[in-house]
Formats: sequence, C-alpha cells, structure tokens
Amino acid sequence: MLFIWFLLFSYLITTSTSLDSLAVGQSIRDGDTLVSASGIIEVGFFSPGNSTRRYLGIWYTNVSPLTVVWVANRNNPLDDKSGLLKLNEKGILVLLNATNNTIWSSNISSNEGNNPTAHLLDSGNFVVKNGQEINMDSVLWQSFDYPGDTWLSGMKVGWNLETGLERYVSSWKSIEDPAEGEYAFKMDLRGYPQVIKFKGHDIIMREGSWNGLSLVGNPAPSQSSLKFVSNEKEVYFEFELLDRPFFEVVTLTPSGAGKILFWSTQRSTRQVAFTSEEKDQCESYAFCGANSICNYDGNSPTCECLRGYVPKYPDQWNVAIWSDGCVPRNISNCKNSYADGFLKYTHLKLPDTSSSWFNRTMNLDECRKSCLKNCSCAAYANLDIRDGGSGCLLWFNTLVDSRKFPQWGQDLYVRVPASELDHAGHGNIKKRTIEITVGVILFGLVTCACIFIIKNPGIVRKLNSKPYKIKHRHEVADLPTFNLSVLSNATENFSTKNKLGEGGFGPVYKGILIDGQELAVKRLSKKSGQGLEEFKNEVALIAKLQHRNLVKLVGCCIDGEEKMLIYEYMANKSLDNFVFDETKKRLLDWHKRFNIISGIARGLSYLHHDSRLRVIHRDLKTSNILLDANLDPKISDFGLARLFLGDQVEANTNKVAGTYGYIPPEYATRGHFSMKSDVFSYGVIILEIVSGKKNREFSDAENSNNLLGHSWKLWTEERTMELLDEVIGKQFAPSEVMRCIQVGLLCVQQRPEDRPNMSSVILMLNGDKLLPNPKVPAFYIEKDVTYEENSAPSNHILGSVNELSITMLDAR
Ligand SMILES: *[C@@H]1O[C@H](CO)[C@@H](O)[C@H](O)[C@H]1NC(C)=O
Ligand SMILES: *[C@@H]1O[C@H](CO)[C@@H](O)[C@H](O)[C@H]1NC(C)=O
Ligand SMILES: *[C@@H]1O[C@H](CO)[C@@H](O)[C@H](O)[C@H]1NC(C)=O
Ligand SMILES: *[C@@H]1O[C@H](CO)[C@@H](O)[C@H](O)[C@H]1NC(C)=O
Ligand SMILES: *[C@@H]1O[C@H](CO)[C@@H](O)[C@H](O)[C@H]1NC(C)=O
Ligand SMILES: *[C@@H]1O[C@H](CO)[C@@H](O)[C@H](O)[C@H]1NC(C)=O
Ligand SMILES: *[C@@H]1O[C@H](CO)[C@@H](O)[C@H](O)[C@H]1NC(C)=O
Ligand SMILES: *[C@@H]1O[C@H](CO)[C@@H](O)[C@H](O)[C@H]1NC(C)=O
Ligand SMILES: *[C@@H]1O[C@H](CO)[C@@H](O)[C@H](O)[C@H]1NC(C)=O
Ligand SMILES: *[C@@H]1O[C@H](CO)[C@@H](O)[C@H](O)[C@H]1NC(C)=O
Ligand SMILES: *[C@@H]1O[C@H](CO)[C@@H](O)[C@H](O)[C@H]1NC(C)=O
Ligand SMILES: CC(=O)N[C@H]1CO[C@H](CO)[C@@H](O)[C@@H]1O
Repeated sequence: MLFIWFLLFSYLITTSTSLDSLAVGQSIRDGDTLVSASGIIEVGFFSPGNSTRRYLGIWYTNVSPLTVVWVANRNNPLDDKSGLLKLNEKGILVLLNATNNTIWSSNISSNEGNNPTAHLLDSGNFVVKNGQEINMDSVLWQSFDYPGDTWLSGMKVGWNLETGLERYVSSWKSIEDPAEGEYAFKMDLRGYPQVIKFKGHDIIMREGSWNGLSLVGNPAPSQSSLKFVSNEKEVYFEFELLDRPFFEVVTLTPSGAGKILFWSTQRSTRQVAFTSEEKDQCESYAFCGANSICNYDGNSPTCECLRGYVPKYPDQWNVAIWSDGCVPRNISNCKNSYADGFLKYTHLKLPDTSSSWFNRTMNLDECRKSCLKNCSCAAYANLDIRDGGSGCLLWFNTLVDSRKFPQWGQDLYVRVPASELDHAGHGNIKKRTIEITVGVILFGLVTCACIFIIKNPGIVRKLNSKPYKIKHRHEVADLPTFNLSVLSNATENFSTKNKLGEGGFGPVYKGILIDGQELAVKRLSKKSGQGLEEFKNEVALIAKLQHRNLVKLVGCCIDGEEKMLIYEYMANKSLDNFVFDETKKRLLDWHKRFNIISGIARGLSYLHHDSRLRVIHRDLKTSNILLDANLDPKISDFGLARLFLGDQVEANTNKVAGTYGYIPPEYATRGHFSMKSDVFSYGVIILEIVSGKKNREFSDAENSNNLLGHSWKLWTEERTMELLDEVIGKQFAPSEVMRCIQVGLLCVQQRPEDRPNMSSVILMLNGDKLLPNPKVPAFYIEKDVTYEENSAPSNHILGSVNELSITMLDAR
C-alpha cells in the first residue's frame, strides 16, 4: 500500500514539474530534462565517468548508478555546458553549441513536418511525429532506429528491408567516451538470418538464428519474450518486458562483453544480472575450423571432425591446433550422390547459416531430398523445432562453428558419402583430448538469455508413474500392507548397502521386489505411542494425501514392534545430492531450480492448505526433497510428525523434531511450531537452492554469518544477484532470481507472523503478487541455543553433526 502511494506520489511530482514533449521552437538547455509521462525515463545532458564533455542522452530516472541507454551526439561531444536542444519547424531535432553550430541533428529524409512535436516515451524511445497524439504511424524520426550500446525492450535489432535501415547495437569506445567502439551486435542477412557479434569486421561470436523457441546459440527451453520477425518488409529481433515492475536492458560494454542490467521500480539500484565473459572457447567463432564439432567438457574444449571428414593438417590437429578444421576424406564426385546418406548429430548448435537456404513449409523428408539434389549441400535440419519440427534449412559447402551442448541443442543431418557409411568404426579419426589451460576470456554478447522469462513454471509434465502392482499384501484400512519377510528379502535383510538415508524417524532402505519393482522402505525407529489400529488409520489417512509434489506412500508393514512405511522409489535421490555437489549441481540450471522451488511450494501449500489433514511437515530440508526422473521435486517424510505427535495445528511441544539449520528460532528455543515454521524451513531451502550452499555449513570469512545473514547482507547492499550459484551461467531471468531470493528472505523472517503463508508464496513466485520488503531474518546462530537433556551437544552443532534430524521425542 505504501509503495502504491509512493508511486502515485512520485507520479504527481514528476508530471507536475516536467515536460514530456517539445513543440516547435521549444528547447531544453544543459541542466533541463524532458521526462516521460510516468516519470521513469528522461532525456538531458550528462558527462560519462570523469569526463567533462557533455552529451545529450537518455537515462532512467533515479536509477543508480546513472544508466544511460542512448546518446545523441556520441561521436561529437560538446566541450561545455552551453548545449541547447531544439525542435525546428521541419521536425528536426538540432543540438547547438554556444556559437550556434549544429553538433548533432536528427535525420529526416522528407520535409513532411506538419506541426511536429518531440516526445520521450516511457519505453525510452524519443520520437518526433506530426501532431500531438501519440500515433506511431506519424513518426518522422525515433531514437529506437539508431540504437547505441543498449538494447531496450521494444527496440528492433535487424533490418528494414524497404528503406535499407540497419539497426544494430554498438559498444562505446570506453566508459568515458560514448563514440562508436569496436564491438557490435548485428543481424547478418546472408542465408537464414542470424545474430552475430563483431569486433570491427571480424565475427567473434554467433548467437545464431531463430529456431522458433530461442537462438541456436542459446538453447535453453523456456518461454521467451524474445521475438523474431521476418517478412518482406523487415527482419528483426526484439524483446518484451513481461515482468514488470522489473526493468531489464542488454548492453554491450567497451570490452565487448554483453551485460544484462536490471532493477525494480521498488528498489532503483541497478544490478548486473550477468556478464557474458565466463563463456567457454567453443563459443568463439569457428574455434574448430570447418566441418568439425566443438565440445566443451567443463574444463577444456575438444574438436572433432564430422564423420566423413579428416583434419586438414593432421600434425597440427594432433597438437590441438584446430583452427584449420577438417576436409572431406573422399571428394565425392557427386555422380552417384543419391547413394549418399546422412548421419544424425544431436544436441548441436547448428552451423553458421551464412551459406544456407531455407523453406518454412517443407518437412524433414522433403528437406533431405532437396539436399541430395544439390552436390554442394552438406547438411540439413529443421528450421523450427516447435511441435516436433518443421521447415527446412540446408547448408552448402562447409559447416562452420558447430558445437555440442550437454543438453538441448538441435539435430543436424550431415551428408556422408556412401563409401563412408560403410566404415562403421571410422577408426582412423582419432578423437584427441588435449588439456588446454583455460585462460582465454571470451566475450559473447548474451543478448536474449536474459529474457527467457519462464512465465509459467508449472508446465504439466507427464510423470512416468506406472500404476503400482502390489503383490504379497493384505488390505488394511484401504492401504496395502506388506509382508515383513518380503520386505526383508527385498532389502537384503535391511543391509547397510541398501540404505538410502536416515530421516528423523528412522532409516530408509532401497528394496527390489521379486518382480523388479523398486521401493523405498522406511523403518520407523520409535514407538508412536498410538494403538495399532489408530496407527494404521493414521497411515491410511496420510496415504490419501496425493499431490504430484509429494512422494507417494504405497503401503505399510506392521509386524510386532516393526513398523515400516513403503514409498515409491525416486531414482534421482534427494535434492541435497544435487545442489551441494560440485559436479552434479551443474545439472540444475536455473529453469530446473526454479521448477524445484515452485514444486516444493505447491506440495507444501497442499499439505498446509489444500489437503483435508492440514499437515505440518516439521522436518523440511533438502535431503527430504526427492527428485523424480524429470528432476521434479517431491516432498518426502510428510505426515510423520503427525503420525508421532498428533494433529495439532499450532502448539507448544517439548518434542522437537527437526533439523538444525532449518528450524526457526521459536521452534528451536520454545518448541513452538506452526505452519510458519515450515515456511521458515522452506525459505532456507530456497536460499540454498539459489546459492548452492548449505545454510549449516556456510560462513563468510568477514562476518561469520550463516547463509541467511549473508543473503540479507547482499540484499541490503543491493548485491543480491551475487548470491546466485556461479555455476548457473547465463540462462536465467534475473527478475525470477530476485523474486526467489526475496521470497526466501520473507520466509526466514524472525517473527512467524511476518512470514507469508504458502498460498501467498505461490502467488509471489509466479509474479502475481507484489512482494513486500523483507525484515531482518532470524539470525539464528545455532551455537547460542542451549538444549536440555540428551540432545546434541551445542558446540557440535555448527558443522560437525551430519544431516541427521534431531528427534527429541522422549525429552522430558
Ligand atoms: C575518476 O576519478 C576518480 C578519482 O580521481 C578515480 O578513482 C576513478 O578511477 C576515475 N574513473 C575513471 C573511469 O577514470
Ligand atoms: C561549436 O562547434 C563548432 C563546430 O564544431 C566549433 O568550431 C566551435 O568552436 C564550437 N563552439 C564552441 C563554443 O564550442
Ligand atoms: C544563437 O542563436 C540565438 C537565437 O537564435 C541568438 O539569440 C544568439 O545570439 C546566437 N548566438 C550566436 C553566438 O550567434
Ligand atoms: C542522414 O540520412 C542520409 C540518407 O538518408 C544518410 O546518407 C546520412 O548519413 C544520414 N546522416 C546521419 C547523421 O545519420
Ligand atoms: C573414395 O570413394 C571411392 C568411390 O566413391 C571408393 O572406391 C574409395 O574406397 C573411397 N576412398 C576412401 C578412402 O574411402
Ligand atoms: C517451399 O516448399 C514448398 C513445398 O515443397 C513449396 O511449395 C514452396 O514453393 C517452397 N517455397 C520456396 C520459397 O521455395
Ligand atoms: C546448389 O546450391 C547452390 C547454392 O544455393 C547453388 O548456387 C547451385 O546452383 C545449386 N546447384 C544445383 C545443381 O542446384
Ligand atoms: C509372509 O510370507 C511368507 C513367505 O511367503 C509366509 O510364510 C508368511 O506366512 C507371510 N506372513 C504373513 C504375515 O502373511
Ligand atoms: C527372496 O529373494 C530371492 C531372490 O532374491 C527369491 O528367490 C526368494 O523367493 C525371495 N523370498 C521371498 C520370501 O520373497
Ligand atoms: C537374511 O537373513 C536370513 C537369516 O538371518 C538368511 O537366511 C538370509 O539368507 C538373509 N538373506 C539375505 C538376502 O541376505
Ligand atoms: C495467506 O495470506 C494471505 C495474505 O496474508 C491471506 O489473504 C490468505 O487468506 C492466506 N491464505 C490462507 C489459506 O491462509
Ligand atoms: C540428472 C540425473 O541423474 N538424472 C537421472 C534421473 O533419473 C533418471 C531415471 O533413472 C535418469 O535417466 C536420469 O539420468
């Protein structure tokens, strides 16, 4: 509410004191600015860095540091503050210096000015048009036609084929000199259009062409706000800001790195979402020369000739000088080309399309045939990969700048002469891996990675949930009951080698039934204190909790003192195995992590609000989040606290069940629990997933903060983005990361009543609800908490105790 009031207030302030348009004869001097209608952007004079020279530029109001997105007189600075911008009667904007010389002017070919006005639009576009009303048809000139180093939402990068106008992004010479620098980001119209980064006239990096979902060099599958338009009149890319109140711009730095800058209207400090400098050598244009594939394993690149090709200079190739690439082993005379075959390569960045041909309607088979018809056709692929693929793209002569991606990427069908197809082994093409010190810093313009805003993470996935065929069981209270000897046999007498983990209420074993069905068997360690029937009924109730983000309870076993719960088996084990493991965490890109964060929220919201039982988990932690084959999250061990402690919704208990690092202060110190204590644990999990670090083990050298304290510190210092796990690279939506961190911080606030409920969390994560500013998190420093009785000794808690849950059922 306060925020809305503030917006309204600032709106009134800005509109009441500033102009957003210039009429003929009006002018602005150095010191004055023209502000857009809602006050978010302004045009005026500025000096970059320590320079004293003056430039006319456009920047975002109140965003610090100063974020200039466009410069008029970039190649021709003013030496002093005498600059004057005015609109003449022809509709031309002119920038004059003290002696009335024109320093810069907008360029209009026709003299159609008819009562022209100049407007600064909220989009950052400075337009001159006829008449007063904002109608883009009457535009005489617009700054969006002449991009500088910054790509804004709604700005086209590409070509107007009718007028021949090329719009491209070009770097500044230095941070103090906005003149056109060496680097540029352009669209190449040869063959199938593609986006390329140039240094001078050299291609440095290819973002590539559009495949219907993304650019081939940036293949993360996600709903993207990037748009590619190609028709007789225009060919261009643009991006849309889906995610207000966030702003994002892409800028090309003087050193050629792409940077995504973003900020929210709430907190107007600009942050860098990422720079593109951490890329690998395979990004570098034609690193492997022609007819080869670059493969980067995380440390070093390797080049491999395509099938049917051999290194041009084998001696050099063998010592990892790959730039000369590969040549056909056997020049096809093409007489018998119809006998040629094609070899399918998967997960590729498709080669340079500058020598290619395309057709949007052909299918893959027609594509193949038309490739066979032309002797110089070297490969084909689908043009558009949506809906199983459509369209045809053919490459002629050489195949340059192709690389392998670990996942995603596209299929490429490479032409291979019949004689080569017989060589099944192609044994003499030795793949050599040579370690190269990774020292080269590559610059790649990130362009659109930023804008993969995954609007709808909850894509319904088909879970491969085969119906359980349960044998050897009796039905008790609707729940399958397993025979102890069967389970014992299935788990090899509960041998330690089958042990999957240790939860708060006992160990879990992997079991394989005689028919091959895999199960997870939880052997409950303590008596529940309940009668047998009561226990069975309770288990049956819990078994009815079904949600795709909960692990399915498929049965139980009660035999004398033994009580066991049988769950579906999760092949990919628990989240902690991924997110804290230096190699496996790489498998969790941002899209997956966000999916996991949202999935847990949905599962927990179901437990708290939507199920009949109102279940509080009480031991939520990363090792209790299991991942199925699609890496979708499933909460496990839910309902156990209920099984053991009864169904209070909020209570004080002297029976603390939980895990250090995940339990909130009110629970740890006073035994007070509620749904908000689960919310706290969930907040810790979010921050752990985002950062890839354990709350329990985290400490930053200077402040001996835990992860919560560290996150809070970064948040208050407006360095929030630094929390993001560095292995994530560049494929993420900054606003989504910010949202997750903010939600995480909201969940770990000191006072339970300040924490949001899980229904609100879901809305916030989806961007459907404004996020309040978090207060200081519970600086729960574990060593300060004293536990009575036989609980873990306090000084061991930080760090040394394993991921064991503490169960203090018998305390007092
Ligand atoms: C600007 O001047 C300050 C102080 O002299 C200096 O520390 C800073 O590095 C300069 N910035 C640039 C971009 O040259
Ligand atoms: C104005 O610009 C002209 C042409 O660039 C230049 O010759 C002149 O010295 C400038 N005047 C001032 C006061 O800078
Ligand atoms: C520049 O133009 C303004 C108005 O057109 C005029 O008042 C002023 O004297 C001129 N200055 C010079 C140095 O010519
Ligand atoms: C103005 O446009 C003409 C052709 O339309 C072009 O040759 C000239 O370079 C342009 N000038 C500027 C400053 O953009
Ligand atoms: C080259 O092609 C010819 C005929 O197409 C074939 O006889 C010969 O074996 C091939 N050579 C190699 C090295 O594959
Ligand atoms: C594309 O292929 C379709 C089907 O083969 C054909 O009808 C159409 O004329 C082709 N278009 C172009 C531009 O070649
Ligand atoms: C094969 O394709 C190339 C490139 O489009 C073209 O120049 C050549 O004429 C074609 N050859 C045949 C036989 O169609
Ligand atoms: C469990 O299975 C074994 C062997 O199949 C059988 O002898 C035993 O009676 C079963 N126990 C129960 C409780 O059904
Ligand atoms: C135990 O497992 C073995 C094979 O692992 C199987 O032959 C045997 O029938 C099983 N016994 C029971 C009681 O399931
Ligand atoms: C389990 O233990 C029983 C008796 O202790 C033994 O006979 C049986 O072979 C064991 N089974 C396995 C799979 O180890
Ligand atoms: C969650 O919190 C919001 C805002 O405080 C409230 O409007 C909503 O009713 C709560 N939902 C549930 C299910 O408690
Ligand atoms: C990343 C990972 O380990 N994924 C595995 C999850 O489980 C499925 C099914 O076992 C495997 O196929 C995946 O490789």
